[in-house]
Order: sequence, then C-alpha cells, then structure tokens
Amino acid sequence: MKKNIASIALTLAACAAALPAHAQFAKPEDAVKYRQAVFTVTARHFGALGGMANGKVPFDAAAAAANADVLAAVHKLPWGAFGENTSGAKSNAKASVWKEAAKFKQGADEMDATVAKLVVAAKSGNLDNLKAAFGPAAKTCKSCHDQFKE
Ligand code: ASC
Repeated sequence: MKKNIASIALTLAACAAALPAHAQFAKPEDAVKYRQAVFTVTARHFGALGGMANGKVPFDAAAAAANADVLAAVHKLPWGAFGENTSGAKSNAKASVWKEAAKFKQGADEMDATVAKLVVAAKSGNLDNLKAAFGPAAKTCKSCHDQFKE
C-alpha cells in the first residue's frame, strides 16, 4: 500500500511537470514567483560552476556534474512563466519582454543553447572544457538582463 501511494504521488508529480508551464498558474503573481524561484536556483548552480571556471573555487568534477544536472533540469523552465497576462504584474521584468517578444525569445533560445553546452562541458570532468563553455553562457544571462530586466 505504501508503495502504491508513493507511485501514485510520483505519477501525479510527473503529470504536473508535463503540463505546459503557462497552464500552471492561477494568478500572474504565481507565475512571477515561479520564474523568480527558478532563476534563483539557476543563479545558485550557475554561480557554483562560475566559481570553478574562474578559479575562485577548486575544481571538483563531482560537484560540477551535480550542478550541471540541476541546470539541465531547470534552465528552460522560466520561459513558460512569462505569459502575456503577467506583463502588468509587479516584477523586475521590463515591458520589453512582451513588446519585443521575438527578441526575448531569441535571447532565451541562446541561453538554452549555451547552457546545454555548459552542462555537457561541466560533466566532462575537464576544467578547460568548463572554462570554455562558461563565458558564452554567462554572456547570454547578462545580455538578457541588460535588455529585459530592471
Ligand atoms: C551569474 C548570475 C547571473 C549571471 C551574470 C553573467 O552567476 O547570477 O545573473 O552569472 O552575472 O554575466
């Protein structure tokens, strides 16, 4: 019975995860909270890789791989939480997110692509790979922040 409950809970969690992100939010504030939470997690684990890439923290292959796993799981999640109905909600997102939606999408795609490469590099066990992949990914974070974040 315990096993059944656990497997039902897992199934429900998997279903919730598979919903399109825009369908998950009852209120715009919920979407804002969600995307801010995801960015907080992303920054934490991205920053941990940055510490190693920039020589501030000793390279630890296992830690790099673990941080990469988290990034792989979360980096695409924010984009579905920038629905049109959230454009007036209180947040650090500029109106340009919605006014220049194609540009925002392009920035998100570039971030996803460079982070996907960073994930592979961070799991390679090789610090030079991590160093090479970190800069381009960090550039895409900054580029979007400059254009779209207060
Ligand atoms: C980080 C972090 C960001 C980016 C950005 C890169 O670690 O939290 O927002 O890198 O500073 O330029």
